[in-house]
Amino acid sequence: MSSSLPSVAALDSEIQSVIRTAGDFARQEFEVFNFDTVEYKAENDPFTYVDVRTEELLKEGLSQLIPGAGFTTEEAKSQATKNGWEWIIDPIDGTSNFTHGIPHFSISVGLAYQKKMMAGYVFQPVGEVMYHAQKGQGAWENERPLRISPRADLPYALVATGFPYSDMGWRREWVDLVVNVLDAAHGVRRFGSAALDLANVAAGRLDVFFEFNLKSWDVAAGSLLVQEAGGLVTDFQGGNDYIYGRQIVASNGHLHAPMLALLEHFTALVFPPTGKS
Ligand code: 2AM
Ligand code: CA
Repeated sequence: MSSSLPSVAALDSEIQSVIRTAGDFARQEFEVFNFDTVEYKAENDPFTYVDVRTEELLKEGLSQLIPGAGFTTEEAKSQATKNGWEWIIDPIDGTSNFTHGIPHFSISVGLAYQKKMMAGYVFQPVGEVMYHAQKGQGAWENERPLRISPRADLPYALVATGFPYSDMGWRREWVDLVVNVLDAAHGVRRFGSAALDLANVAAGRLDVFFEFNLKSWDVAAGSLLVQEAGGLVTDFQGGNDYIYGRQIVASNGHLHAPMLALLEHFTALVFPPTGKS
């Protein structure tokens, strides 16, 4: 395939089929998983043979579909793109859940062309739920079109986030921020898979998701799901640096401004005085 735009729509069913095959492997291993096999890249940073093999299965399958496309993945070294196309992959998002026998984990596959997201897939192997979106074509949960929630008042909003697990320097400030969100919103959830949190914002179940220090592979696919379902995704200052900038706020749009206002104090602490690094 040349660097001209391949039709992502034409590749959609083949992409989904590669992801489902990798997901079948992950689900089968989940059912028999032994915690003693967990390894650590660093403190608090677990990985398993399932993360590694699932990623290999995805790369083997997806590299056939757009030859020359690059790969940014969690478990292996990145491969540069030769034609502007790039896969951004987390083979298991929610590894801590996976290793503890909690079925809330997902495969996250984003497809970008010249750094713009063109397609996003978040697949939950347990239950076989495929969230998918293509730029300009809407977002879907299996066959059902997705739409963000209509809730416009923070006191009724269900907000998801994560806690710091590395670079712990800001954890107390983060907890203060979460307390402020608890005061302002209906409730706060911490599910452990950012990709599924974003899918749930797209589906209108959650109203807001925000997190600090995530990687591109955690959020690339899910961000497009939210946008294609009618929502808004920004960094903590309302800008566009949410895939590589380690700050993400995704909402139904109505609640974006009040959420950014709640984040203002934390942002000023972490990125003084000229804004983000
Ligand atoms: P991961 O499972 O792919 O690592 C949860 O808030 C998000 O943080 C998930 O997307 C999760 O992705 C990421 N994360 C990375 N390391 C983590 C850890 N040690 N504990 C919890 N979440 C972690
Ligand atoms: Ca992962």
